[in-house]
Amino acid sequence: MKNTKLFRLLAVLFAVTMFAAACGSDDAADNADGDSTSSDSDAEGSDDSGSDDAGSDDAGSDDAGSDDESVDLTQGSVLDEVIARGTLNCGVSGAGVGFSTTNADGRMVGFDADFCRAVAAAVLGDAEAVNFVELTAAERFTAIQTGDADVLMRNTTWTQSRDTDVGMDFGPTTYFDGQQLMASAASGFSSSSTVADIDGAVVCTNAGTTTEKNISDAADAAGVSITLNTFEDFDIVTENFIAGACDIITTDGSALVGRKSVNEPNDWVIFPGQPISKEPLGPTYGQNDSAWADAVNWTVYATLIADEKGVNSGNVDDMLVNGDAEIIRLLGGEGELQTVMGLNADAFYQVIAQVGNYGEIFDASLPPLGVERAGANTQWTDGGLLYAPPAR
Ligand SMILES: N[C@@H](CCC(=O)N[C@@H](CS)C(=O)NCC(=O)O)C(=O)O
Repeated sequence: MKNTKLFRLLAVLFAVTMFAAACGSDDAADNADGDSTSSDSDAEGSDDSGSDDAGSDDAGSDDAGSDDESVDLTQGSVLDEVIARGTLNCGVSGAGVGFSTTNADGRMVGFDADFCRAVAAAVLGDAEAVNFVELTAAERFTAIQTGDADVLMRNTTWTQSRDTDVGMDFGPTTYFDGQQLMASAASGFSSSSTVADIDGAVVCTNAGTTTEKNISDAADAAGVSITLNTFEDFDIVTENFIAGACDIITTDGSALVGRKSVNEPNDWVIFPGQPISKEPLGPTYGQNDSAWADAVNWTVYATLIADEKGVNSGNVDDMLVNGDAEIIRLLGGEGELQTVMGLNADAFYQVIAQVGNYGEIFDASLPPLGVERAGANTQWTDGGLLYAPPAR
């Protein structure tokens, strides 16, 4: 009998050891399990002290386990690389008026440039720890694949083929755009022109974009024939338009408004009405890197939640203490949400303090060029499409 009991005990011990070994070595799958377990227990148990009992305290070993798991979670991730390097390599256009251009002081400015700074503030605690990598549209995805850029903030439209075949993943849309057309009034176009009026026109855009494909589809659908000329970047497109080599230029509507405003005086007209496409623009990074995706995505969400709740760079210190429970969690008053992601507890406090909330980022760059915050780019509470998941 004794021997049988001993044998059973050994068998159970052996099984437990094997299970533990398997858990330890199986990183990705186990991290997912481990994380959801630990956040479940936080969510349910944190205030229900019934569950804050000996059983969950016993999990001194659980705590150790979850520390290990959070190390595994970021291992091999771009998140680890960026932290080790101490600088974010952020892919931008550099020629996207209002989104990323170099100002007279040599500083990269614009809506996209500020989202690069927001990620650097979250991941490195320093909004200025950004190396801006200027990329043409055609170069951008290769730069992610080769590791020359960690993330793109480059007027990049989320499409099915980029998300799958090209090997990218996409973060939350930061700007809901749509493709439009612009022409000179002197060539007979007016603010009531449509695609049906462009038969025989030379239409120009930059290469490697959704816009070159959309305009061909739109011309076909309208039954008109066009000559489509593509150039390396939108500065060259605009120069050709000014020189009269293009009757029409076409790209994301926000870019046309920006170009028109920095080239005043002009008689340029943007065709009104519904844009010819949907262009959801946002952060883009290499696929299958969850830890990095989470860091980038929650940086954007932090700017959105702060915008929704009126937390900005001016009141963030006060909100860290006097904000509602979600804001205190988001800003690091209870740092666990951020630390399990491999970030500092105050990661999103740094984003709002150093860069600002979504509205501050938008207002700093776009309304001065005539791009107003309206429609889809307003909060869901105002009828828009900006809707961040809860920080919980
Ligand atoms: N959103 C489109 C177009 C992106 C694009 O290249 N837009 C122009 C207008 S904002 C641009 O960035 N121009 C600057 C450049 O080409 O360097 C895409 O993802 O393909």
